[in-house]
Amino acid sequence: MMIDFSKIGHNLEDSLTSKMLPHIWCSGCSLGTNLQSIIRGILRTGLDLDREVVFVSGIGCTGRASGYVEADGFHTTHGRAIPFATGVKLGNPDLEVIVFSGDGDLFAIGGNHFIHACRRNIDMTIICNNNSTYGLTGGQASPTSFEKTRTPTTVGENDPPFNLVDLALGAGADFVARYTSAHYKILPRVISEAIKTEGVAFIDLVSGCPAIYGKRNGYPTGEYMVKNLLEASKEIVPDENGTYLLPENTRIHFDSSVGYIRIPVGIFRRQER
Ligand SMILES: Cc1ncc(C[n+]2csc(CCOP(=O)(O)OP(=O)(O)O)c2C)c(N)n1
Ligand code: SF4
Ligand SMILES: [Mg+2]
Repeated sequence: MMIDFSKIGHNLEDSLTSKMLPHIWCSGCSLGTNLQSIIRGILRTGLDLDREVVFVSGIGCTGRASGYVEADGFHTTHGRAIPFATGVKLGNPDLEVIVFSGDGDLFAIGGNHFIHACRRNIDMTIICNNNSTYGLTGGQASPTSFEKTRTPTTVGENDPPFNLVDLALGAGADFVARYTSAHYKILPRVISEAIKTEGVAFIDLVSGCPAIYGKRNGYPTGEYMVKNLLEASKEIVPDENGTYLLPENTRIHFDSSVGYIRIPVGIFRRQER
């Protein structure tokens, strides 16, 4: 039986650009859930998506998101989401700028822009869809791929991955959090808080690419991935002497035969400069 997609509704229909749908993402991918969490987070702030928000992404599976949201947006060149977002903010400081892009886009070719945005404390929310791979181009190793994982570009072991929470803390972001795509109930609240932060707010959104990275590295299906992300997540409880912020306490542990072992999650910093 043929399905008439034009007759199927969605509860966030008004926030999505229907002419771009159906989307390109694989069945079981984290991206659909993550985009829902982000839209719910924006709506929670009371902002008018159509008039007050600009959605910016680079190139990659994640990059497609800017075309799917019913807001003004830029699907920019690879690694350049943050410079475009900076231009938008400088041009019209009243706009709320949200960058949603991949780990490859934001932390390989675009890594330089991330640290300088944090240093300059530009008012924007940066959400990294961190699936530890270059999903769109076939699963090559990214700056957050784990040492002992299999990818088409890995000979022996990968170099150690960036701990994005540690990187954002060190670069000076005002708001730093990490959750996973399985935290879709908590995320709208966290995202709305990030948006309300005056400087750089960063969220490491740990996500899965079951179709390409997961099938080679211990989480072959979306269903297994969601269970794995939830079971591996450990909420970090702040302590007075700050040891919870040490890199060894915020590092993600992964094993390519079973997937995620330990994902420290929570809000690691809230400050205004
Ligand atoms: C200058 C430039 N170099 C390389 C590419 C090829 N390319 C497109 S997407 C991508 C990686 C995307 O990875 P990520 O940002 O993690 O997004 P994902 O697909 O995993 O969501 C690369 C290397 C490109 N488009 N432009
Ligand atoms: S290749 Fe991976 S990241 Fe891209 S849509 Fe498919 S599952 Fe998602
Ligand atoms: Mg990626």
